[in-house]
Amino acid sequence: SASDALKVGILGVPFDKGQAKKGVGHGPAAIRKAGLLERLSDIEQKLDIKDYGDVNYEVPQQLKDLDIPNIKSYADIASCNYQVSKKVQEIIESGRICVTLGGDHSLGLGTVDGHIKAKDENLCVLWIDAHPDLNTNKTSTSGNAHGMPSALLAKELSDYWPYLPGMDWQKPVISLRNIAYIGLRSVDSYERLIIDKLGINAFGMEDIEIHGINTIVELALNRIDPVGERSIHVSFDIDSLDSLEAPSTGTSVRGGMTLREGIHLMELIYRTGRLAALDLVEVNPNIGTEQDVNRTTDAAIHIIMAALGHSRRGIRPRNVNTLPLQ
Ligand code: HAR
Ligand code: MN
Ligand code: MN
Ligand code: MN
Repeated sequence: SASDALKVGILGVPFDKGQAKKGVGHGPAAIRKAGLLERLSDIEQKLDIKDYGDVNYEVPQQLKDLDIPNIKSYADIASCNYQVSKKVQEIIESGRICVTLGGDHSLGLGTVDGHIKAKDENLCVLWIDAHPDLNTNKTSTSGNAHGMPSALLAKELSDYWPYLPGMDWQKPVISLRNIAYIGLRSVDSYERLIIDKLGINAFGMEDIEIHGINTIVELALNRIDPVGERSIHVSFDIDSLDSLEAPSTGTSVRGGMTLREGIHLMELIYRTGRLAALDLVEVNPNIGTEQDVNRTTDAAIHIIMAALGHSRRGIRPRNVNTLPLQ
């Protein structure tokens, strides 16, 4: 019946200014064109889906011409994320799981912020990525904001940023204790320093190799949500997957997760019954051949289907809250 249906909101963020490559702004259109909504309507878990379309934004007059050292397109980053945050907050407050299609990963600032505001900080974040995105404008060697969102969100790093005009909405911030990284294999030297100094929950490919993805997800959830009561935010960078699984992305790194590992991870998250927001970012349909693009958008759709209750066994799930994790 309709009351069993899981409520979902889909939000596109065609934003590409957090990095230098053209095309990632077409990610939402490419994922939709690959049949996201049709394939979601087919899964065992019944869904009540509302498509919120794409976010648009304008840079307010007082932010135009504003430059912050070593953050490229700062005014666009601040302005777009403000709209993203407001939309995500609205979608979560309406009782829907917010699925945000990117766009580059700088939008993670807005999605996590919107989630924080909707849930009064009672949330935890799984950042699934080859990169921890923990640079500040002082440590980044690229000036690309998609390498900075977790550092912008982190309470523990707030003293390391200059005053950021146009970002006053971005408050409160989250403690790094409530964030876990999975899939890391490209970590800059200052990011490494922060991870070690602050004892951040960072699981790299080597940890997945040694313990297996099932154990790593359980470990991560135990660290960031020991009681199992928090609202869960998954920020899934498609480059967490291996280059062979997801070739059409801007900063691909070999030796990554298989799609099977990504799907299993999302199945475990679905079974907690506490997923409130999923970002699927960095799909760039301008990179690679048509086959590469199809493979990448297909991987993205598989990840989203698993997050929303698709069962590979074809079993209609029971009440998700009563399902054991193993
Ligand atoms: N760490 C590098 C930088 O700061 C690369 C950023 C990575 N790109 C992403 N984010 N796709 O995960 O520029
Ligand atoms: Mn274009
Ligand atoms: Mn990222
Ligand atoms: Mn990445």
